[in-house]
Amino acid sequence: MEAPNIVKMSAEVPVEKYEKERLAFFYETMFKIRKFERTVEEKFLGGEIPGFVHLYIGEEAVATGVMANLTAKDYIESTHRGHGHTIAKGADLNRMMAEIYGKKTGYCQGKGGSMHIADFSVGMLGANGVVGGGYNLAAGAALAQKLQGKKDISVVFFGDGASNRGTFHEAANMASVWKLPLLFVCEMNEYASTTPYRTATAVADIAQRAYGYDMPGIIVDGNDVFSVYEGAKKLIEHIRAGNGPAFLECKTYRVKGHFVGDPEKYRTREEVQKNIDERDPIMFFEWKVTQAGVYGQEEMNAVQAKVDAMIASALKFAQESPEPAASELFTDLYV
Ligand SMILES: Cc1ncc(C[n+]2csc(CCOP(=O)(O)OP(=O)(O)O)c2C)c(N)n1
Ligand SMILES: [Mg+2]
Repeated sequence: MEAPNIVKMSAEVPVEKYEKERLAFFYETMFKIRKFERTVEEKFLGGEIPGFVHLYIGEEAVATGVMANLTAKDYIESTHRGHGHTIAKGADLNRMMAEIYGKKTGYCQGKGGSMHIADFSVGMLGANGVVGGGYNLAAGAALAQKLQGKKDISVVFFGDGASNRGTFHEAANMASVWKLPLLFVCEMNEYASTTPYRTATAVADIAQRAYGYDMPGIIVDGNDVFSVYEGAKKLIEHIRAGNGPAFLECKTYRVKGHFVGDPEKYRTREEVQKNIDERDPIMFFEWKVTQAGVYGQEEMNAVQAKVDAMIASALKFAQESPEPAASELFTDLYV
């Protein structure tokens, strides 16, 4: 059954019509996330990084396309797979890398790690190790924005697995009743850790659930940054006009294990490789702009060189930073 206010959509604006700065933001942000995460993966496997990391590689177009519609005053709530959202929202790469390294110069003085990074100065309210823990925090932030009479909005990112939590339904209902300025962004990447999506989710398109809460929904190819950008744009216009929440479902794919070190026994290498070869969001962007002749190889090389230098310097900063002192173990902690 298809809900009438939920539509599938692809980018409608020809690539030639995009401003240069917009294309540069798309490429630089996606490349920054990819390079940052490749570095984290390599250093984690090399034993330099403690704790646990979940990678966003292959899903970069979602964070990038949504964030291109936001300002630093708009809020986001992220997930356990939060590096991409945090980078796209404009957080500091040095402090992020240092936090992942458990160093004193990190966002939580090295005591939070990958899943607790937040930067209120850019509207990034936090990653969240509790699956489905972000909805109500984002609804609260959106309520505050509404009560303060602001035009700013809140965005909550969540996975297909998280969409099955009761917290989604509670937040979606109240957000709709109170017409909160809240965008739900579902990252449908086919798996919730080891669970394939259709074995635990009743609907073919998660966006269908928006119908039950009287909000509009758009479904896009989450690996096409142009479609994500335009889908989010339409819904954000609706939200900023005071019409209440909306739902964006981005169909993507998690090409890396659930966490670094996951043996991935629940899927075949062929399936993963097919998605890497045929659906990579960065390769897709490069193909699209090259075809349209609007963003040249030289420009892409310059972005890559710039990003390489940024990541190298973030890595050096993290590696050379001190660890927090044992005497600070309980400072800033609620115990
Ligand atoms: C409340 C809660 N239940 C279970 C977990 C364990 N857990 C961590 S990630 C995850 C799967 C999440 O899947 P999805 O929402 O699809 O996000 P993805 O990992 O695919 O990005 C689970 C079950 C948790 N962190 N929190
Ligand atoms: Mg998932």
